[in-house]
Amino acid sequence: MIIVGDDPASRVYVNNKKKACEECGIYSEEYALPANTPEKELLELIDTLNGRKEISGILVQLPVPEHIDEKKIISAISPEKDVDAFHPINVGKIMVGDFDFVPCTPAGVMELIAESGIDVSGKECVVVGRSNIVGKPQAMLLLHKNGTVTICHSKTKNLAEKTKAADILVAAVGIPNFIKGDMIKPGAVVIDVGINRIEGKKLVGDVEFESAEKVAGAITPVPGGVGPMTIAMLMKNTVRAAVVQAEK
Ligand code: L34
Repeated sequence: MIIVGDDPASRVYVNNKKKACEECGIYSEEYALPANTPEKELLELIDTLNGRKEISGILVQLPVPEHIDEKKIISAISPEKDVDAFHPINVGKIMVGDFDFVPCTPAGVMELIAESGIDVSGKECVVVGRSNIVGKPQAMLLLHKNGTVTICHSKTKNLAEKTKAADILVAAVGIPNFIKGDMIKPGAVVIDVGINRIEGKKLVGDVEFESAEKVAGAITPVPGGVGPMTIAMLMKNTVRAAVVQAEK
């Protein structure tokens, strides 16, 4: 795990990942680099880790500071050690449906759906948000499960009309309490990917839980919903990466 700078949220997430590794018996190293670390230095570290046989997975916690080119960093990670599945090779593999790992957050969402006994096939799935980390891969995974998928974003017209048609609604916009109860179809499955810090402390999702839980058939909380699933999927991807590399 590499963390650049001292973003407090990133610090919490990386600590949670480190703890999960300990619980699972996965050996881990943390590289906490100062915010002003030159891009070249980060690339050199990735290169060293790429070359170390005993390291199965490499993760650079995002976001990275402004002066560092995120795309360049992601592309520098060896695709078979890319346990985030952010590398263009892995993104492409997900697109064609032939992949070893899936980005942790959308994978966690799919796991929540499956473990709750919800069949995606033929369902109206609406993903609000189109990031490379969540929205886009999420849509693809729902499509692989034969959902009818709509991706909504900041330019979408009549958003509430779209969200109200969803049997499965995934909110990944990064705006606190953005999805209200009156934007949800009665009985719908509502999955809240948002983690927003209000007044520096309290965590709220992208869904207004109080109004949404009255309408939804099933709903995830924040905290204690998608966040811990993201970490669980990282553990799964790391084990998978080790197996794939061992089988080579
Ligand atoms: N490279 N960058 C990379 N990979 C990732 O998969 C992530 N992500 C997102 C941010 N940047 C990344 C995460 O790890 C979001 N994310 C993440 C991980 C863990 C938690 C939330 C987001 C988490 O543990 N959430 C807890 C609350 C933690 C708190 O108190 O802040 C929860 O219960 O939701």
